[in-house]
Amino acid sequence: MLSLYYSLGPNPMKAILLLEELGVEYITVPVDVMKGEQHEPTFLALNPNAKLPVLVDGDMIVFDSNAILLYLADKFDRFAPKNDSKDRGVYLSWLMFIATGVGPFSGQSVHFKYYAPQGNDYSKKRYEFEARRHYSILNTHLNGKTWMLGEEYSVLDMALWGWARNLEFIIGAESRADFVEVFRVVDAIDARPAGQRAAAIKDRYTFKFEMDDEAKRSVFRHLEPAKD
Ligand SMILES: N[C@@H](CCC(=O)N[C@@H](CS)C(=O)NCC(=O)O)C(=O)O
Repeated sequence: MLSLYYSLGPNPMKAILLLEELGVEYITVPVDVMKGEQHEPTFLALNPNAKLPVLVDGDMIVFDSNAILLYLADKFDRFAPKNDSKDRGVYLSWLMFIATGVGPFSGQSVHFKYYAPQGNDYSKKRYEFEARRHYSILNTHLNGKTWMLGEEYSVLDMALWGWARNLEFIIGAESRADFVEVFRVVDAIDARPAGQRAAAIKDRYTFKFEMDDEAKRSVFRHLEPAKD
């Protein structure tokens, strides 16, 4: 049986969407990052990076959302071009673009926009600029295509969905007009039965949302000297 350790952040949501699209049975294990549960030794044994998601498949442990997408797509031989297909290079390139660009720049943009103390205009501008630049590249790529790979719905669209469904929060309300193609994909996935089941996972467990001192100590570890 597959087990997914999750929170409701963009990265776990990608994995939940793929599991729902695959229609396989899996157990969900909530890890409340606002309460610091990601730093528990039992969780660190699964992911020393103290972040969600983590997939456990028997004695196989896979952490990092894009590794999980690759692993599951390969295991079930679905939602990814085969190794010898010409689309494999396109698939790997865009998956890494989302993993190493879209995710980190979106995350930092959110941090400087909402959580960092005032007076970080340089950082705020840089990360928002880079986040926008990445979504613009995706928007241009999607123009004239149904999905990231053209006609084939794949793990790439799921990886994009995880972040882009939060674009109005990440960048602002204007993002819907600025990134029409990206939102077209988000809306199409939201309308799929698996997209709806994935979104409904928020009702399965009540996570803490308050950004109080405990939460800040748990997710912004630079604010006080690390104890580990
Ligand atoms: N590169 C990792 C990043 C994972 C990540 O940042 N996960 C967030 C949720 S979206 C998290 O667990 N944050 C808790 C923390 O930073 O303490 C991935 O793609 O899985």
